[in-house]
Amino acid sequence: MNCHQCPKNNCTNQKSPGWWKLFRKTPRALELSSQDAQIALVGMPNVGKSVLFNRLTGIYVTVSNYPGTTVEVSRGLAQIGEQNVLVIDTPGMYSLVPISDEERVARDLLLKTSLTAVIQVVDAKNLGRMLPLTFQLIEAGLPLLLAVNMMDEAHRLGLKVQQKALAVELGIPVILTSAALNQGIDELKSALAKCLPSERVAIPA
Ligand SMILES: Nc1nc2c(ncn2[C@@H]2O[C@H](COP(=O)(O)OP(=O)(O)OP(=O)(O)O)[C@@H](O)[C@H]2O)c(=O)[nH]1
Ligand SMILES: [Mg+2]
Repeated sequence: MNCHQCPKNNCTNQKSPGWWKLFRKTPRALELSSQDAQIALVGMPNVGKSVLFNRLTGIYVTVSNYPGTTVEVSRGLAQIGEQNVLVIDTPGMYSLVPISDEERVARDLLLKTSLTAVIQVVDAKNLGRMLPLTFQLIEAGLPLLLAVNMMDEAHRLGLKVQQKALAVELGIPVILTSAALNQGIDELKSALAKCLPSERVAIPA
């Protein structure tokens, strides 16, 4: 007797665990309703944007070339509070004034997309080198949150980040993360939830 659980129906293993069932479900399409918020992850190369992107989005991800370029951009859905949010993982950039194709794509994505929030990911070990881009993003009027990532490595080097003081000085939310260790992700989601339209508290005039 053949196993009826496999795709070609020719498996003779009667004890087949039915693994094919795992793949039968069509993955949910990456659908975004017009009311859904979009957010972007930006920052210098190698700071952990893509690791953070994976932590936020899970498996519903598409990768495509940015129109007219060979630069790949990943998009995925995240559940933030009660809402679906489209998350865009941008290529590494040093400045809003682009030199490379990657930087041009990142800049265009930031300035030509309607974004509810922008998360700048920085390396906690090199804050001083990363903050000039933070100032540019703030000056560009982007709704910025700062994810100070690689806190595990910073701790190992005996470095401390004064989260509250940094948030006050910059005037934006600052969240400490170690994306590779899945730390600080819930705090980041909570901070994001406060930026989403329905989570905003209406202040009476
Ligand atoms: N120790 C540590 N390593 C991390 C952390 N986050 C990311 N990394 C590592 O840093 C490296 C770069 O991570 P990526 O997510 O690819 O960085 P990126 O910002 O997307 O880089 P580009 O796409 O080149 O701009 C990888 O080896 C990650 O595993 C973290 O919180 N702690
Ligand atoms: Mg990346």
